Amino acid sequence: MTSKKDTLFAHPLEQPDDFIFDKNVVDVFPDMIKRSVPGYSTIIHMTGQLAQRYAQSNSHCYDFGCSLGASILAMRHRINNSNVEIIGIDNSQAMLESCKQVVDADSSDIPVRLMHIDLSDSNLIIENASVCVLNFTLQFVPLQNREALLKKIYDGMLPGGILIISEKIHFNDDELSSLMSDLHHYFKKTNGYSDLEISQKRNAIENVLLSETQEQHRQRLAQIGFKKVEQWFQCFNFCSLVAFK
Ligand code: GEK
Repeated sequence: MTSKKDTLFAHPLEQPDDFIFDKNVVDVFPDMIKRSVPGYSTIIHMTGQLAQRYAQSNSHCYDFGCSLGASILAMRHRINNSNVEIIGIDNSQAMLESCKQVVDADSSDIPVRLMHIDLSDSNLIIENASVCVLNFTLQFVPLQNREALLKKIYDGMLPGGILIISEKIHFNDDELSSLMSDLHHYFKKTNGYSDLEISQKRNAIENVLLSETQEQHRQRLAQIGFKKVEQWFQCFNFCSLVAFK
């Protein structure tokens, strides 16, 4: 999907508000995520590949925090099984409205259902899932709700199913932590963001995107019952894990 160039933080803001996924963000989202997340395109592409391998006939494939449907389409174009339904979930109405346009314009015939619900909502039902995707979304769920959400996902998964979790991570080692943060900022600079944009975005997102270490992710997934967790991708402070039920 093409999008407008992200200039949301290009001019000095007197009082930067906390980052929210509103219409302004939706309009620049594909450009923003590609220029901000190293490895984003690879992760989306490989999400399709993993879905092709692990989707089961007569099951659901979930994309939690689906935004504009990048992972939905990646899965939709690769899955060959019969009677699969892809379910995209997001709590931003603005995202879902644009996501619906993206999905409607796509010609693949695997059915897609979009749901407007918060991942922390007790009414969220997850069932009959062979592939679950949390690409850069768990990091926005309040810390205290993450374990319950992952447990609900685990309980809704079929044996042999997978959960893909891609996240920004932090490091307990101070030297490594500042190296990875520097490398990420350099990545953004080389993608055309100014120092002002980088620092204003960081201020806007620091109370909203709460990263954890890879070890914290792994321990929680193991404790919930996933039989194996493998890191299949990492670039600087961004990684993707696949957890097997
Ligand atoms: C992609 N996966 O293109 N409940 C539901 N949705 C939420 C919640 C929540 N509690 N919190 C945040 N979101 C996508 C990218 S973006 C990542 C995911 C980023 C939604 C939010 O509205 C947004 O659409 C998405 O999660 C995070 O692969 O912008 O860095």
